[in-house]
Amino acid sequence: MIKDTRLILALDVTDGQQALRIAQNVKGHVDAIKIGYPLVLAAGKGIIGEIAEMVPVIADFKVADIPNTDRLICEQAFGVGASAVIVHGFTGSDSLRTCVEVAEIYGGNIYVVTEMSHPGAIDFMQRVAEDMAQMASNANVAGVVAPATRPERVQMIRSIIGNDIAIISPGVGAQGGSAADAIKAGADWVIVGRSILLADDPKQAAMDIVKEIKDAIDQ
Ligand code: 3DU
Repeated sequence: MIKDTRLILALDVTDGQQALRIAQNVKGHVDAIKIGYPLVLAAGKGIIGEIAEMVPVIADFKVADIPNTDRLICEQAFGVGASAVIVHGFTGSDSLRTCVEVAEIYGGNIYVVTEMSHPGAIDFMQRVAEDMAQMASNANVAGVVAPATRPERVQMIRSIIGNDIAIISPGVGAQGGSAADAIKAGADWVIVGRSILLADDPKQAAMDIVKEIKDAIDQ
């Protein structure tokens, strides 16, 4: 993923035509579009390839199974044109290794979830987030997913993984996090869905976030 705007759009809509319109509208203002189950279940996996013709696609399938099933899922995502797949870390190193192997075959990337951004992540995930970050940094992954809602945790995860792999950070806007704070805490990209999708002018909303990020970097 080319680091330019440092913004990833989470395209959480369930209408394929609407998804294509939004992608067309915001392309040039986002470095990637993240597509998850809502859109793929509604429109079919081919939507990944259609969007990927405009903007690189990260398939957010939060892959979390035994290695063989993980392999089958990752093959489906990369096979239709995803540049990267998001996988969970809690399934362990063999599952992660399998996902990385598939990514390498397709020339794609893997991002590993460490601690999620919602409050419930504190119940279980937070306790093992640092171990998962360490495991991710030992594997050949492009990066990890860490919560913009808790910038201090982004900072902690950055201190574990070093500077060689990226942090992509959801939780900005609708979940209460700030793009500027996440970037200042060490995130490379922020992931934003509803603050852009539900705006009267999604392109302008994306441009405003990009400006916020640039101002935070220039400070
Ligand atoms: O809250 P938003 O509408 O900006 O969307 C955030 C997106 O990021 C959404 O697709 C969600 O599934 C994803 N995500 C998180 O919000 C938190 C995580 O820890 C991982 C992914």
